[in-house]
Amino acid sequence: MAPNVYLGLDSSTQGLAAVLIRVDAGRAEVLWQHDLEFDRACPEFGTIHGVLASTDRHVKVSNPRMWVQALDQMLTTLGQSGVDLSSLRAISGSAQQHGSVYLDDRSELSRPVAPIWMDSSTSEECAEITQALGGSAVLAQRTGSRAFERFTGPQIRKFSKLEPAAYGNTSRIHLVSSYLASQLIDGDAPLEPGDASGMNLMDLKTRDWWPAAVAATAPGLASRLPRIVPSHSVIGTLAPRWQARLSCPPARVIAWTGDNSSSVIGTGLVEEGRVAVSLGTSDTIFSLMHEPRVDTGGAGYVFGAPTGDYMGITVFKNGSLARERVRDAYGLDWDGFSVALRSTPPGNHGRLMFPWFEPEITPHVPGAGVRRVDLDPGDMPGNVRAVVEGQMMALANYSQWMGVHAQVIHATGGAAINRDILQVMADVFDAEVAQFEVGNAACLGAALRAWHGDALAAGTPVSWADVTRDLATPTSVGRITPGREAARVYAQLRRRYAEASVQFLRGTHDDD
Ligand code: ADP
Ligand code: XUL
Repeated sequence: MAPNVYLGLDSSTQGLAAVLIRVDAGRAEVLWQHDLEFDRACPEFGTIHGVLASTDRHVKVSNPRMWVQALDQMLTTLGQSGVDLSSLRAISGSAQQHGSVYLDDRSELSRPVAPIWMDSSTSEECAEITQALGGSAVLAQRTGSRAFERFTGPQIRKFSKLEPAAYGNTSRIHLVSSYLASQLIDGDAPLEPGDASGMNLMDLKTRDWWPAAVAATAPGLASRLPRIVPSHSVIGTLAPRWQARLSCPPARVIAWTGDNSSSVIGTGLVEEGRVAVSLGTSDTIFSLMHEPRVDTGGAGYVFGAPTGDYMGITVFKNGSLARERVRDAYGLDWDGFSVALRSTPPGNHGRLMFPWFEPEITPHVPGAGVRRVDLDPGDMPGNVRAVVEGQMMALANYSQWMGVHAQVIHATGGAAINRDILQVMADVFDAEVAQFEVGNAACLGAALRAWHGDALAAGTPVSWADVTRDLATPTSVGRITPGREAARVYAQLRRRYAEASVQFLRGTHDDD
């Protein structure tokens, strides 16, 4: 059989990434990769880290036109790369979750901006939806998650209340993923359960809209929502204008999903018992579940997974950008950051940081503000270690509900190339940490899903184990192992961190 080529795209908070893979006799290899950053590639939109400036720090929006322009640039770059695309069989993609794009009946934007996952301005709408549906526990059981400010349902409700005329003029509401997939097919792309489960609108079991939630969210919403199809679905073929741009055949387009569910494939979590941590703009920890187990504590939630299973996930907003805030406060680069980390001992002599530079998702911290314990803001190395330790301890503490004690953590996301950060992860979790050859798991997952969906549609299905074997298996060389003494230190410190966190949230712990 001739080799096949598959393209994966990932539209994240800060940029657009692409990875092209070639599959020959069941073996996969990377042919081409490219990244572009929105701020630099599309400066006319004036974003900072992919987000538009706002006077209200709870409001975080971006410009859908910028995402489309970046897609256009990426496909131009690919078309001019000299790579032979004559055997491009399929394309899929992933995108930052929860963000919503509002279109009128001519598919023009009926709202110039799209609220994104960093937005935390819908507390009122979350309360209203929760009350209408019988409480948080009911919502979590039914949709996989209690109401969260950034989830699409509360965001739609806020828009319908504050801008009823523009909402009235809206005939389709897309997620970022389905909006960009629509561009590829020049049509109206459906959703799939992985991304649709981040809306507080989908019934996790039926994988279709939950009519009560749809009714409780906004008037006339049902007709504005796309269909939900299985993740592996072929949703159309690449539009002729893109075929001309890429000099390629009418490739299949497989449904796009959310970046976290795509990362399930890109980190090879195709069996239960494996755990991945993504250190991207958000820090996330997730694992595959055959049956949905909802976190009654509310820190974590359940999304659909592309395999047809479920994924448990806990999300932190103060991820890479918090690490950058600390790095920049002391004029460091990443090497200097690493030197500072290595110069301080595990446990940091008890100095703690709660890095809530922005309102935090986990735990729920509505008002931003960094909290420190026994830590002088002028202490550069102490703060560097404290931000990383604080993040890793929070990842470990707030993922206990998943009940998975993995021996190897699959690490991905931009910061996963930093082995000094991963050493803290290994010590805190008391587990080995493994990296991947392809650092962007969401993007790789998209290319692998394109392969899987294409093979299925062609009547020659491949198993997820085969799809993930070559590129989404963590490297065995250079694994980071936990230090015995360090792990002992963190086992205690994690309890202290949890207690101090509760005190800060109750307002019973004073800032230093
Ligand atoms: P996204 O979630 O938006 O896809 P990425 O996974 O691409 O983001 O991660 C981007 C982040 O990676 C940057 O904001 C940066 O802070 C971080 N990063 C890049 N290189 C390093 C490094 N050497 N050490 C730590 N963090 C890094
Ligand atoms: C997931 C979430 C983030 C975004 C980042 O619930 O809010 O991880 O998907 O792109």
